[in-house]
Amino acid sequence: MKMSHSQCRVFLDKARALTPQLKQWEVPADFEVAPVHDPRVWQDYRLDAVGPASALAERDLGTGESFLVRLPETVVGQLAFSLISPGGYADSPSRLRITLGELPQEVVFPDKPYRGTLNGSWLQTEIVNIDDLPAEVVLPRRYSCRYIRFDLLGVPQKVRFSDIRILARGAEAELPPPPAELPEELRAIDRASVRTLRNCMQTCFEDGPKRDRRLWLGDLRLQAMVNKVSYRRFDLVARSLYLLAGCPRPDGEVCGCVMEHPAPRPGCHAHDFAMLFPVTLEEHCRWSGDYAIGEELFSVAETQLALMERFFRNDIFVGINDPYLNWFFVDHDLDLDRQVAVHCIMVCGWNALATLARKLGRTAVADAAAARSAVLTAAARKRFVNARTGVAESGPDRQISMASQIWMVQSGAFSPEEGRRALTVAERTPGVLRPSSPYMFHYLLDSWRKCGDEDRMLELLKEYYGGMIRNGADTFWEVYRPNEPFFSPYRDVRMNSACHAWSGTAAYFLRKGYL
Ligand code: RAM
Repeated sequence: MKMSHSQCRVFLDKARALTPQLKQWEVPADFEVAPVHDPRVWQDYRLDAVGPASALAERDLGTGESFLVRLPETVVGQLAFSLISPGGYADSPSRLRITLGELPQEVVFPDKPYRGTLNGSWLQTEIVNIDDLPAEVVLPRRYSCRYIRFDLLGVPQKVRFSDIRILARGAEAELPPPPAELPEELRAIDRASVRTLRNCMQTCFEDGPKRDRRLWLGDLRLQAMVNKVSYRRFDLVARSLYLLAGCPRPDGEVCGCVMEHPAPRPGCHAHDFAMLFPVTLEEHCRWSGDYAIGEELFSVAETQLALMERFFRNDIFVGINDPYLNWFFVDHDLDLDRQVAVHCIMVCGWNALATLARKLGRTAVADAAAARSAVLTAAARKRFVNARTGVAESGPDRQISMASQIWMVQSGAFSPEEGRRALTVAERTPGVLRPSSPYMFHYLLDSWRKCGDEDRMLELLKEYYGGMIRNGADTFWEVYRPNEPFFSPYRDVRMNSACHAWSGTAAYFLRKGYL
């Protein structure tokens, strides 16, 4: 069903009415730091504290000099500082290059040529000219950072810096305290998880405050899960759903992502995310208790599945993944055969639509959705599952991946017992494709949980998220392959986002009371 222009306007008006007032607070730099090459640490560089940041106020600096400071935590906001000329005589402007980074590589190598795939303008670098000293400087843009590097390209005689700080902002400021019974190792994971979400909670749920700074539907579903057990800002989830509903593609498909500024507008598509729209909506209604939005957006949810049916023949998903024409994201892994995963994501969509329809008293729709889910589920079991091993195999080459087992579990096509077996057998299969991104890793953990093996879930959670913490994270990273520190889907690690929505779900597991 195409949506009328006026219908979109209604949704966008609702989104606008829910725009949150952002909280603001200041985070001063605490230490001056210096890079140390150390092949034993993540991405080969440490930034060691060399003195309190406040000592800079006493130090004369001149053209050609550089220094770096650190913040006590990763935050999002504008950079502010004071600059004076100690002699009181500044006869030229001051030209500074300022580089802000979430991880050391971004600030240690500001001059390394960038040859990645996404536009290098995402890297947080500014050339700033300050005409008159003394000056209170506030840069106009928003950054996400833990480290700040200053290169003095040209300054009058000597200058001194002080009060380097971030004017932080977000829909929430305080991190909600972890459950009292959590041991310290898990508290650190929980803290980084809710900090990740906090930093992504701006005027909507952003995927990453450094990059892409936009609302991605797949990320939103995971953020809503953590939000439910932490900040409980259901208003922001509702706003995000209205933004997605209000910016459809011409055929009525919700976009994979939406850009907020200067006015809400459609981003690219991601068909598997569209299939998750009913799931995200149903969960939001259930968790917030607000079924009015479920009623309002019901036809949007229904439309997604109706549109996605074109990728099915004889009740089997036959879509071909083409990032330009028909993109089924599923995971950051081009080698992954997506047939089983996408087929089962569609089943999740139908299941959620059936649940929501039933709750709203739309019995006929609920019955039809449940029936469609049953047909697709039966087809999946018959076509994909290897009767000998119990493992789901995908595509013409019958590829074995964790993604296939994970989505069979998520959709209910595998019972908990079958799922446990399939996950275990697949995990031990040589050459099996494992989760490539924290997005898929979330679903792996959730699948072990759904299959009733919380020990395995916790073991993996500690290994993976604990691994990032041991590697210096205080927010969780968009990209994390424990044995490939320099892996980047964008071919340059500086482009990776180190505070990323889809990586922040550990708190969901830790706060659900499973432990
Ligand atoms: C990347 C981002 C984003 C994600 C998309 C599919 O651009 O990491 O969060 O949802 O991929």
